[in-house]
Amino acid sequence: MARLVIVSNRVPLPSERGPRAGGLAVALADALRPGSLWFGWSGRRSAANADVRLQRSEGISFATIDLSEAEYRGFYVSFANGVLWPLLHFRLGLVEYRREDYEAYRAVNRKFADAVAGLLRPDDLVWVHDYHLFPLAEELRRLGVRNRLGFFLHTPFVPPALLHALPRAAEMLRAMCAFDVIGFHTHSYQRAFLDCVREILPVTRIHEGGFMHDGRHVRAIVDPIGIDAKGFAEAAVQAADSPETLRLRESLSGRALALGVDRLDYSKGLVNRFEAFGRLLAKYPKHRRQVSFLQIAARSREESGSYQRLRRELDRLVGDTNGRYSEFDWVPLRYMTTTVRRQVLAGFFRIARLGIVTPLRDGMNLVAKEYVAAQDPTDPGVLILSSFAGAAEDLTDALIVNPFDADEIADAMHEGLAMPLSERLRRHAALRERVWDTTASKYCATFLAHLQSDETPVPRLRLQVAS
Ligand code: ADQ
Repeated sequence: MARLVIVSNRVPLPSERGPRAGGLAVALADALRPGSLWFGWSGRRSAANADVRLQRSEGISFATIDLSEAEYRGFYVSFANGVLWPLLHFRLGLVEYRREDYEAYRAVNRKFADAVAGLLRPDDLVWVHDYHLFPLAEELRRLGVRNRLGFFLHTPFVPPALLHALPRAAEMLRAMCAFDVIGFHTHSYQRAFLDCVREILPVTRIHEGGFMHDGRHVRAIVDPIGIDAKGFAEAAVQAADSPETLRLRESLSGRALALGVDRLDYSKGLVNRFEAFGRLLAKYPKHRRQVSFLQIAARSREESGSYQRLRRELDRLVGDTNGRYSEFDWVPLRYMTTTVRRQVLAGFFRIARLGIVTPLRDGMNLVAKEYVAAQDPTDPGVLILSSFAGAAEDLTDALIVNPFDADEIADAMHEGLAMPLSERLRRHAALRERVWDTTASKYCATFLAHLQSDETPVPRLRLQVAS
């Protein structure tokens, strides 16, 4: 069997597993067999050399390189997170493009390629993750690598009108075409990508699942990421009696819990969510003293100005809401910016009457799936879900809201708090089926099946002539 090589910006080193140990490592657990290799940045900044360091754990090898301070700033902070992240989340106003950052991004991709090429065996399958590494396949091909190369994008993809705003968009898109398989969470991202290819690149033949570019077939697939639903549900049952969950339950004094769990990121819609909670208390005074909202928002990307501004705005809103509605024995909005361990989170999800997931844009959003998996199936809570999260393509039995409309979110909170058990049961049963059907292991199996099969599908052709 071919060896699997994963490449991502950061590697979850076994020596560094912290409270958020999870993320990609959990999602890929099924694909990572003994013998696999995971390559990426060590997380360290050093006076750059390109030495590859190796660690082994449970039969899996972890290979890392350091970045210099300048590479970290140009590639990671400025271009990946200051240009691509806002662009891919439809936030053109936050894009801060500088040509030298793009050059740094390309240079770090070349550096990754040099290191990866030195580790590859001829029949390795290579699976690259996320927007930090769009041009990696092109760099690998340039070095003569002929392996099957796959890419999965964890964010949304934007339609042509937005991609055009990216200087040298055609160059970037062309570089992506050096992959054999490109995966997206949803049909709408896949469609947007194919629309960009059609409009921006001289592609001659394009069909539903891919296209021919430069004499090669590139497959664009839809492969929604999921969670280990059974494992998370079991963790939630266990965590329901953990000391942390008991403390939380006690602090509620019988009130309903509304819960939000996110990285502290402008794409997650936290400002509108806090605004909505204030509106709930204003419009429906009967909920005052009856519900407490806990927002856990783990700090991230703190070196960036947009994230610092967001934090200040949230601090202000929390103070405003609590100042207005608190009573001497009830604080409506609890807000913490630290990380919480997965096992503890699972218990919090289980006792939350409302799970509030209202990003302005989100590739998928795994919190929505974790919330569903954690519920007690005999007395489930209600998921409020943004129509702009990838998860909404599938979880249609949630209360779907437009996250830009704070009143709509407030009304959904009200509806969720008032929802009779029979409706909660019906909605939860449908959601549960979807979450159990699109698991992390299915995600891995689907992607690897596409990556392994090199047959060119017979295109049901709509002929496009190059312009
Ligand atoms: P993220 O933007 O990080 O991921 P998300 O999918 O919601 O978003 O979360 C990933 C994991 O982090 C979840 O397991 C969640 O429980 C955990 N997490 C989030 N906030 C936390 C907190 N405050 N404390 C502890 N744990 C926390 C990106 C994309 C998403 C996509 C994923 C996977 O932006 O759209 O779903 O990748 O593809």
